[in-house]
Amino acid sequence: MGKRALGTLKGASASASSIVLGAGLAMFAASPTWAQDLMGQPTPGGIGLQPAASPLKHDAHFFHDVILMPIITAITLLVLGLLAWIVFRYNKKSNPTPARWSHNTTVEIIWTVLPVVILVFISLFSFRLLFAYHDMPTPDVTVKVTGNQWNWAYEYPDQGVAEYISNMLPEEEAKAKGVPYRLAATEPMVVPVGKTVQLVITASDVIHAVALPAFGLKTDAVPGRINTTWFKAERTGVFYGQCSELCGVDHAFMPLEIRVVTQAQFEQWIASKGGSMTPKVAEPAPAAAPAVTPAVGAPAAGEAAEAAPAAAPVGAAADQPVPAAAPAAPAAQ
Ligand SMILES: [Cu+2]
Repeated sequence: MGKRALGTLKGASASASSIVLGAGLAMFAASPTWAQDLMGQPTPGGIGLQPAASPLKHDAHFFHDVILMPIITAITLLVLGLLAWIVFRYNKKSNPTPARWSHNTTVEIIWTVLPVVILVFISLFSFRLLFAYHDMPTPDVTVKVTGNQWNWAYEYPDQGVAEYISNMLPEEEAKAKGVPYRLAATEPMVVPVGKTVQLVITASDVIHAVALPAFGLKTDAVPGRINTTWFKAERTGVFYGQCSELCGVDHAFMPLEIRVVTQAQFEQWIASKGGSMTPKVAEPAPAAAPAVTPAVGAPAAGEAAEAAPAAAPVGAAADQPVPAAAPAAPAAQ
């Protein structure tokens, strides 16, 4: 959406928000770091959204900075102005004999219709962003994320990386490594840069939430239910998030750490985890056909035998095992 318009309007909205937040700004100005936003983590004294590192977050920035903030600022100033006008112009001293009329149809129509128009205008951009979250491109990597009391478990089903637990890094270790305590994890989620990463999210006990500001992620992890979201990291680096659903006593101690690496580093990491970039081998479907007694399973076995060759990618060598029809199959990339 209008990147050029975004640029010019962004400046306007930034100055508008600085009027509203003037007092707060003055306070934060004392801190030398407030303006230097750290990528992928909160900044001491920061007042804006975290810098974006995924397309959806850029859209969220546009929605917040260009659509919402100017509207909020204008409404706030209008209400403040009206209040000030009434306080100063119509107090007992300035206006000793008040008017006796009530109701004004024109004003009532305006203050009913105008908010509706404003809300409809906001909804156009809001729905566009919601649809962008919904319309995930074909994923390159799928990570299953499970929220537990109180850590995260990651699994790469297509690469055969078994579920592993990501705990919060203890304070001493975090200090020794120079990483942010309560954001750094023992075992990060590792993803390749510039690839669409699908997160398949669930929970094992209570509701948690996957929230990582730099990628614009915030999706509930609900027991017995699968939610999905996606991101496409635009740069390598380490990005931090946290559980964002009050999930118990250690809710504040289950950070999400996503490490974005190059494709080669990702492949190395997959190998180090005992996985493989070639998809998992499927069950030998045709071999099962003779084992089924013809009277019971003949039609089903026949269907399986017909379906199996169709699932194999075109040009696959005859001696290779039939790969699973997984979305991350190399042939599909
Ligand atoms: Cu949680």
